[in-house]
Amino acid sequence: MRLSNYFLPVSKEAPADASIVSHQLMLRTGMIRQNGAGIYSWLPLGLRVLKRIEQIVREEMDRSGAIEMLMPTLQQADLWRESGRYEAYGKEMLRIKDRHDREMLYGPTNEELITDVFRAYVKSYKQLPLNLYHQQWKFRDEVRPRFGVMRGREFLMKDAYSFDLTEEGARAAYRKMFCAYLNAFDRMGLTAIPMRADTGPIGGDLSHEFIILADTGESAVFCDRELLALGAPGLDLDFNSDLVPVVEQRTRYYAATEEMHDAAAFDALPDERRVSARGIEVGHIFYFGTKYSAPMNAVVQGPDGQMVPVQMGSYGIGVSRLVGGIIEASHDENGIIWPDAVAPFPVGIINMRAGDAACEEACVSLYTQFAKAGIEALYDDTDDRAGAKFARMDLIGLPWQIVVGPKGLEKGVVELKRRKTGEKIEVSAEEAVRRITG
Ligand code: 5CA
Repeated sequence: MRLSNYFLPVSKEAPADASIVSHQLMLRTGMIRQNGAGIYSWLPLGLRVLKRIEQIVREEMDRSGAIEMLMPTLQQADLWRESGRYEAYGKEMLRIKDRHDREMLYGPTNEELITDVFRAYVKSYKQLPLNLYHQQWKFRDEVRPRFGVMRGREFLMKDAYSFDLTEEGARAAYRKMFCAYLNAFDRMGLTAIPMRADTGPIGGDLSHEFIILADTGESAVFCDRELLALGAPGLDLDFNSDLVPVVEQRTRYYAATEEMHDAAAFDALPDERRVSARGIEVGHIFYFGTKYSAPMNAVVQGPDGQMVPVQMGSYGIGVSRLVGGIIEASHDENGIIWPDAVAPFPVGIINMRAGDAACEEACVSLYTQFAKAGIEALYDDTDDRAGAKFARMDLIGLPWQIVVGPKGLEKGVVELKRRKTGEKIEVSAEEAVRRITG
């Protein structure tokens, strides 16, 4: 992409009402534009990151055996009356009437809708286990939308729903999601800590939140330092194997959000192991058994011929929240530092003398070599001042920068910079391509 052809409305100053760094940086880099409280347009740079996160989530859901589909944003109120949540959900739910005066709502979550899909088609335990997911916009009329995309009213969520005949089966499905979540967050360059959690309006008796640590996190969190060092199960995990030990290894340490905090248990840990910090919830998983299937009559025939309500769990990831969460976890005073896996472009090419034939030729050659390797570079071909180009490239945080100038070209070199470390080296153009693609 040539910057002169792109739409990248960066600005020097962040609006005064953006109080946290991810919100400021997303506005300054032209990733999002606010439309109303908690409602944003995703501009081209922001959309690229959102899509990359979505793709990682998709790959890890698929690897775990979940199956992608897509449900609508607008739902019929009647389904929610069946589960009893239409009244219970309160003001967070945006209620709408269509031209026939039928009551509808913009989905804040999809347990009812998926249960309706399930009961229409699945009648026998032989069709189980099943885990269906989608990535779809949600609307929650939050009392206090704030921190940009971190607490929006309209936001993108991945939500998965598991169906099993038995409680044991449902707990196994829960463990698969638990592991898939750790792998997905790890791929995004994040350390996510699973913490026992309250189930709130979703319901059920088993629930974990996945929290990333950041000073600006909305909730206080407490955990054992040893848990932080454990890491994700890894992409070679066999999801058909017994995952009990993998989950147990990560749930036996102290880890709790404010609501679930047990000060006495935490204080019993040795000083050096006590981590008291703030965190951002990027995922939340629930096992709730028959909470929806029983009232909605989603029943399946078991091997003994008996019809029983199906055992369910639901599993959410805040896809749009993650964009802000990753910036909170990875930035410096000059701007964003994208982890390679989610960067909007892997590399930026800066032409120090736009209009100079040799510089233009060298940049285009680099650009083409990247394209051949399946990498789309962002080529700054504008005639802005050098300082402005450097500052902008640092601000948008692409993992690699290549600076092409006439002096270097005379020596046969370009400057390669790693955004994360600030390290700069002079290498041949071929070597720069090799390091980035290799
Ligand atoms: N039905 C369940 C799981 S599918 C559910 O809705 N869970 S949830 O309420 O915990 O939401 C799942 C994830 O969505 C949260 O962990 C959070 O990362 C994200 N999320 C929730 N509310 C918002 C919001 N207002 N803005 C941005 N992300 C949000």
